Amino acid sequence: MSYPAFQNLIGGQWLPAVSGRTILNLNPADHRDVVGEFPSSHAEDVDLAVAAAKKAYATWRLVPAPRRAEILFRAGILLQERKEQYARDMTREMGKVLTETRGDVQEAIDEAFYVAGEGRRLFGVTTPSELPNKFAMSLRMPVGVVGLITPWNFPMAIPSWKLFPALVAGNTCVLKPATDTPLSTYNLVQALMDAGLPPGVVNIVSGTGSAVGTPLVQHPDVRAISFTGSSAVGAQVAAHAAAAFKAVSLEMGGKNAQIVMDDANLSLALDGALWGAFGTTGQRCTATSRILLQKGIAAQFTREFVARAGRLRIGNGLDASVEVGPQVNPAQIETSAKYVEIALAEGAKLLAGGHALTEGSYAHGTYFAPTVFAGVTPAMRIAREEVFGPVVSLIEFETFEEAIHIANAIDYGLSTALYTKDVNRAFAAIRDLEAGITYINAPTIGAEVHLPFGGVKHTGNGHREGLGALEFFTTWKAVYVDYSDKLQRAQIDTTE
Ligand code: UN1
Repeated sequence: MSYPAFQNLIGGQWLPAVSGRTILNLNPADHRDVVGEFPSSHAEDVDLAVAAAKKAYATWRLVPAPRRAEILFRAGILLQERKEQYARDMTREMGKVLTETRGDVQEAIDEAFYVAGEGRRLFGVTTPSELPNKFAMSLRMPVGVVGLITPWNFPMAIPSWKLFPALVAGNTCVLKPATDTPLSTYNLVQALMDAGLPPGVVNIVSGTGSAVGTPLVQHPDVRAISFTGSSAVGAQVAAHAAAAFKAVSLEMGGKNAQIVMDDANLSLALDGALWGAFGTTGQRCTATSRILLQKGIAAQFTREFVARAGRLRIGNGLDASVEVGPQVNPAQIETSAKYVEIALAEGAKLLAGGHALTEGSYAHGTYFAPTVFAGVTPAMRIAREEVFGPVVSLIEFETFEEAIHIANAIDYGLSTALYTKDVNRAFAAIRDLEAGITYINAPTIGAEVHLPFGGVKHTGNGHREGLGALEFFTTWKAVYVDYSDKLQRAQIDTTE
């Protein structure tokens, strides 16, 4: 069997891991299909990459921001031209269906054009000085070398959310792609290189979280870390970074609720719930994993939802008729199966799925049947813990206030959705739902790149991607220019 061998990107050179070891990237739809071989790197590879990024920073930070932005703009055009190929590569390594991987590439294209515009903004603030003949302003400065650690579920979009703002601001980057889906991240960086990105400005070190992520977070020359992944790993990243007072942006789990009121357009709410729960095989931080149903519509909604979940076509995402692809790897299947056990033990009622699919065309992949639990109460673990798979819980409620309470009664706070025709309730929900994102009459998934993306509570640590990313990837410099030609003392030389 032949497959391509990829290497680390360090200072513009493709280099194998110092250890010489590699990791195979397998197609989750059929593990006999090897997408490629990628380096299994360690701290010594991280050291080389950080040194290259540090060297490149000396010149990249001085490139005018509009020029840096032009490279992003050209990369966006190249991604448009390569969209179909990159989408196919992504389905092969990640599993989600082609319509969705096209969306993932599109999200990177959107991000490129959005952030390219920032090259001619990067606004600071000018403000009057309290002293005469003195000028005051503030500038956005790059942070330096930044470390980016990205997940497998959006293997091009999420790296683009981090790379593009970091680059336009003048930082240089060391990127650790997800172990399961490095190819899409390589494709993204290839587009940047073909667009004219100088060597060393972006470096890729492939490998596992413990072997590459940890030394990257701990490296003294890395000034900031942007991480997307689980809350458990995020806590470790934050702890490691705290010791060196590094800035850390953490984007982590969700347990997102869609609330359906009795007055909702029921077929719209059903469409949204199916897409939110089973799109990307439930493997989005924004996935709908709780559906809160008001008593009046609960029985009908449940019946129709279960019927439609059972009819979803599951299979290889490269097949245009397939609606739900495999889960990314066997460990994710185990997690889904584990939560089915937990839910059953807690007394939830299994209405659909609940098992891996292993027969016939599913035999060589990691497939899990779309799974629906009813009779779930807010206290159950299945109602509170993230599964990150095609497993959804139906929870019934009586009043709007109760729905808001249940929606908020979790440790996470990423995305929420309310289906209603009552504008007063819609605005009350916008105010009261504890989440970084609230949709009205739309599913919990589908954020656009130019709005703030992120969550509250255990979902994040206060930073935002999209609108807000520049806050993380720049540092403020306050500048005072005194043109009075004499010593003026702030706070002391007052006029009184
Ligand atoms: C994620 O699940 O980690 O809002 C990102 C969405 C996508 C991004 C999801 N645009 O669902």
